[in-house]
Amino acid sequence: MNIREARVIICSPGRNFVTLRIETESGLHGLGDATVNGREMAVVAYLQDHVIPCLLGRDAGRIEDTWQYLYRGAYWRGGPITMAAIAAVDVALWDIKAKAAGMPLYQLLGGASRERMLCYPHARGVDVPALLDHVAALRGQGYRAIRLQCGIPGLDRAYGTDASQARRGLPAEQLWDCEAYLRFAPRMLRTMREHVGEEVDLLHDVHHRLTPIQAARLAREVESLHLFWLEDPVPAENHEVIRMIRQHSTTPLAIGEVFNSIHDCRALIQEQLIDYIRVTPVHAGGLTQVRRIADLAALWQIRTAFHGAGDMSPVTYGAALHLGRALSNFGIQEFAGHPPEAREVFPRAWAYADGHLTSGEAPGHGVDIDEAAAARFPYTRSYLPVCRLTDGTLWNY
Ligand code: GCO
Ligand code: MG
Repeated sequence: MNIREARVIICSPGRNFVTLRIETESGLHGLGDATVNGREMAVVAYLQDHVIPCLLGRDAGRIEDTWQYLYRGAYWRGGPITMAAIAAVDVALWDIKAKAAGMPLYQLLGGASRERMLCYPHARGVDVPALLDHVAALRGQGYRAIRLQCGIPGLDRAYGTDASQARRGLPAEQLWDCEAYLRFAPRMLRTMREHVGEEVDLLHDVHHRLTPIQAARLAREVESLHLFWLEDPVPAENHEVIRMIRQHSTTPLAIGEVFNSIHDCRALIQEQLIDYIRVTPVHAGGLTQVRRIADLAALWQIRTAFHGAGDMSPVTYGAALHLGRALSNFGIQEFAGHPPEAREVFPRAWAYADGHLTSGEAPGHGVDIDEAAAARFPYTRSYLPVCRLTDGTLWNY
């Protein structure tokens, strides 16, 4: 089952996606997602110039060996671009292996631990009444876990209140004020809890915006609201910081969407500093590494919460849902959804129903690409916004 062809397909059905398509001599093909939002073409070049020449003629069945070959063989290990490129190869090879076996991928990953995966969408509002309306609409669609992001009085366009963060042209600039946020967020979350009651799981993403002591204060102030989690309260490169937040609060913490290595996760898991690990197959080196991270996390009863913002392509959702179906410590799957054009470009077996996602039973991960449709949506350079404090200091987006 040698690899005959590998090519990168770049398209923008509503937003940019980079997809690797690998085909074997026997005519089977598999897909992997390589999208790094705002830096897409760096992964394209990495794949086309450096990875694809090494893939041609290789045995598509040797997934572990290929992973090690690309990881160790590069010498310069890790980082989001390298790991997204490795992820695309890895997920495409798992797709091919499962198709060759005639099985849905979750069967190869150990078989089903559950039939459907709890998921959460994003509720957004420019203010509390608008957010309440959105929450009511999402509850009407059956969701039982909901992420809440709300406009902050005095600040224009807070994180999470726009459906699409990416912008054509140069990066947009957003203002941020930690104190304004800290005055508002606990009140906003309390209002939402009072409206929805205790049965709905409520999540909130701080998006790396606070200092450690501010994060500890917020986590403590919202403790009695029993959030499902507080996400990324601070940038998590420095694990000491999370230790400090943890000492002050029992509010569950979810961290890891920007991590790309098991070593980024290790101390947070082994010291029980988090409750949910947010790595995804696309940004953390594919199923081969994310499965290892999830298995490590299981030893500390930490559960998975694979990143599922709109910039994770339907291919990554396919991979994540098959893995989530098999893992004993699956926790929840983020489900931001995709624009209709993306659904046209990526036919998929996975589906939403009643607050949950299902993987489908198609062989492989169940997501394909319609290349004719993809060609109608050409890549356009776009960026995530950057964030500045009110005095102009550049902050964490
Ligand atoms: C989330 C994330 C996203 C990221 C985005 C960056 O929790 O869904 O924080 O909204 O900002 O994926 O590309
Ligand atoms: Mg997040």
